[in-house]
Amino acid sequence: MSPMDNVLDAAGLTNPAVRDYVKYWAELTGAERIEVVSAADDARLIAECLEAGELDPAGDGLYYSRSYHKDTARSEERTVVATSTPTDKGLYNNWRDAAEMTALQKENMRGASAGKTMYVIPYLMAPPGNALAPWATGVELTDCRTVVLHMIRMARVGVEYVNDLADPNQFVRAVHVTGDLENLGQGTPEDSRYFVTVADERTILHYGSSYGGNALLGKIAHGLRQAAYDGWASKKFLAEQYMLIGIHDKETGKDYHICGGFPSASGKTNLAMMLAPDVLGDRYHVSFYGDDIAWLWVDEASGKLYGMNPEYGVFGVAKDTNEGTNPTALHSIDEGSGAIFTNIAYNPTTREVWWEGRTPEPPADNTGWLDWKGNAISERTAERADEPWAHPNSRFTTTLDNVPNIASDYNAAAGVPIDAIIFGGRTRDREPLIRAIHDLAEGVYDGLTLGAEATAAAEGKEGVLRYDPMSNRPFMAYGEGDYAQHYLDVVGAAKDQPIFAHVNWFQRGEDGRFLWPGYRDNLRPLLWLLQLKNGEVKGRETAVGIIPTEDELHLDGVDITPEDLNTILTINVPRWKQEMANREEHLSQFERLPEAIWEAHRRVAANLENEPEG
Ligand code: GTP
Ligand code: SPV
Ligand code: MN
Repeated sequence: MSPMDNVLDAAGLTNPAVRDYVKYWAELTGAERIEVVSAADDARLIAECLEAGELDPAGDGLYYSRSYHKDTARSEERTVVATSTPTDKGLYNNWRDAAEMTALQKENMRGASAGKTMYVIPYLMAPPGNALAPWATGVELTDCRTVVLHMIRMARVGVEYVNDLADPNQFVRAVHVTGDLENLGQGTPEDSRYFVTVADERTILHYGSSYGGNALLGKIAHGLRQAAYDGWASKKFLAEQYMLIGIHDKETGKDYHICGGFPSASGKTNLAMMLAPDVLGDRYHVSFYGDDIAWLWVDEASGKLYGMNPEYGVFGVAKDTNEGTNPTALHSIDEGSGAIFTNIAYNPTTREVWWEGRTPEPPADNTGWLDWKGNAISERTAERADEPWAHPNSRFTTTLDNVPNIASDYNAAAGVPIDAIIFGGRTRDREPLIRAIHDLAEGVYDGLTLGAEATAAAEGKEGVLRYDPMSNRPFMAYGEGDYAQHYLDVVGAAKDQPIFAHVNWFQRGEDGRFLWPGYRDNLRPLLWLLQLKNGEVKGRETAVGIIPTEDELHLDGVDITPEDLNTILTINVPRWKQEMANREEHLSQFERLPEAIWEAHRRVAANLENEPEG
């Protein structure tokens, strides 16, 4: 018996295929020892991290961490999906050859964990017993202890999820090696990081980061990229960057479920944690199922479209989270929750934390406060005085059980039936508050043309969107045309089609202010959508979908001027016509785009030609 066998035996890890996998990578990465992790190890690992200075205390049962300053977000340019089939190449999946990338990553990882512990994290990206659980099982290997703590919060973790698999080999092999963060050339021509999903081998090889989706491999790499590929290869399901909520109508007793995709940092977490506006709170309750990923499939028994959140926690954007915008999020990180903050501002003396938008002004007395890089605020030079205290992508990590509006049945194997699918981006003009879409093909067409305005940071012509198909641009695993067909097939097979809609909380006035108050008030257009589906309201037909009339929206207590309201409920036909030309160019880049999508495009274009301008 090798020492490694002893560790695996002691942990009760019996799956022989998992044991072989662990041994292979422990040998290759040169890790000094291995440790098998279960959720029950959390308290001990927290204590070890505090002792080692990898975490700092941030109040009772709250923790603070800081990542390397060049390692603060997913790296899209270093992320690739590799397979052995060149036709899997799409516009956005950065396709590469599987054998070539595997060889390269093995060289990067060889010996790179020397002297470190390799943690073995068996996990499940699904509620236990779910129909898609066979595709949800994985084992992450990581040489970073704080990654383990994040995985315990974000996924269901323990040997029980891999020991008794019907096929002992059906688990995703997910290897994470941090690398020498100070010598990886991040963002330079010498960049040596690579984040690779070898999709047709169900193997994930991430090297060169310990942050977020680069390192928590259950979440983005498995939950989105690998699962999207598996869903297509098996023809069984979709894996989408969607939030998933329930809306309970206390008056009628009915429950509705809405899922939908907004690009990263565009409001999914906030929507999922939404409290009903005060005036509607007596009647409606919103419950949280998921805020970042949903897997969708047709339930065999009922024939209906179902969805579930494969995750077990929230990795939420900190910026602008406060009592007004999102009290639910703040309570999900209350003392005792075990939440971990990353890259916000921290005061080691008082153990307080702060981020931009937490309060209107930063703490008045900056004594003891350190910014996200660990530099004292009080010692900032005049020219650096305006830099944010927290990194714009700083986040909090907390488990679903801590979320105050968590759905009572979030852990149920069945998942929930889907009534509506919404898409939304950050668009400062053109896109109204909400427009309902007529059918599936137009819904898929709308998702494929989803985008957000090019910001100062992003390349691109002014007025041309940075397209983000279905909010999956960074998570595309195969070609967009094949993806569109697969989406049409999966959702098209369902009885009771969901209603599609496009929403926009981010329209701005000339002075840059948001026209719609957003956050809690976002429930109002969603209620309208459900009423439209039920035939209780009619809305107003436009060239690009059905828009609510002012009196159909419940607007009691909404802080908005009549002019602004009119703007967000009007279609700007000339702007839309401009956009149609951009869309045509965008869509023509996709190979094998289904004819149904082109037909939808031509239908919308013809409608716009027939619409009076203004
Ligand atoms: P990822 O986790 O990156 O996928 O992002 P997400 O889509 O879950 O984004 P999140 O809900 O965390 O929101 C990102 C930012 O948008 C935060 O700073 C929010 O405060 C802001 N935001 C969310 N909803 C609204 C809204 O309705 N109106 C306005 N103005 N801002 C919003
Ligand atoms: C996103 O970037 O869309 C996220 C955060 O949800 S990460 O897990 O880092 O991908
Ligand atoms: Mn996301």
